[in-house]
Amino acid sequence: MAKLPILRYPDPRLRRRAEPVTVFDDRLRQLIDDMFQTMYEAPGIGLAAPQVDVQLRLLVVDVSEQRDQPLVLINPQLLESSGQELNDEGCLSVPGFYEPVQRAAQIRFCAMDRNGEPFEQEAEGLLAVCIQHEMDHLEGKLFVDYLSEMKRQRIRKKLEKLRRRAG
Ligand code: QAP
Ligand code: CO
Repeated sequence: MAKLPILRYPDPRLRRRAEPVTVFDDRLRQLIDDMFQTMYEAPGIGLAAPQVDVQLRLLVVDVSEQRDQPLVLINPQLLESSGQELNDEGCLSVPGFYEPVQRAAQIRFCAMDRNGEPFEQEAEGLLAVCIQHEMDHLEGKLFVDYLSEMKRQRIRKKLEKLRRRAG
């Protein structure tokens, strides 16, 4: 297993639309394992492939307290969403910033597992929020896009400054 480098906002590579996964092989499963390790060590509750510079429709999440409920979604699709919820969100690609974002409270989605088997599932609460956030990454969309221009600018400027200092 390997910990992968995470792209940071405003890296333009985070803005590309990811491509469907078509090959389910050991290389894909290695990537999934590496993404889980990267997420757990961060620590985070969700990570999408574009964040580690892989333009595939693949994401991993684990919102459990014990960090023992890994969920991988490949080629996920939203089937239904209902309700509204305002939650503070963060992102491993936008370190140090948390802002409220409005999302559907309940979702139903389909996806494939690491062997290419399709499944359907419902989610609510933090899991629903996290899956919507990670699915946005597959479209090149970030949670900062839901904020005001002013807040987004402020976050971008601060991260650019930190980047310059880090060299
Ligand atoms: C997405 O984000 C999410 O700023 C997953 O310094 C987050 O795991 C969806 C993290 C919250 C819904 C609610 C963020 C780690 C982790 C940071 C994450 C940081 C260190 C973010
Ligand atoms: Co994110």
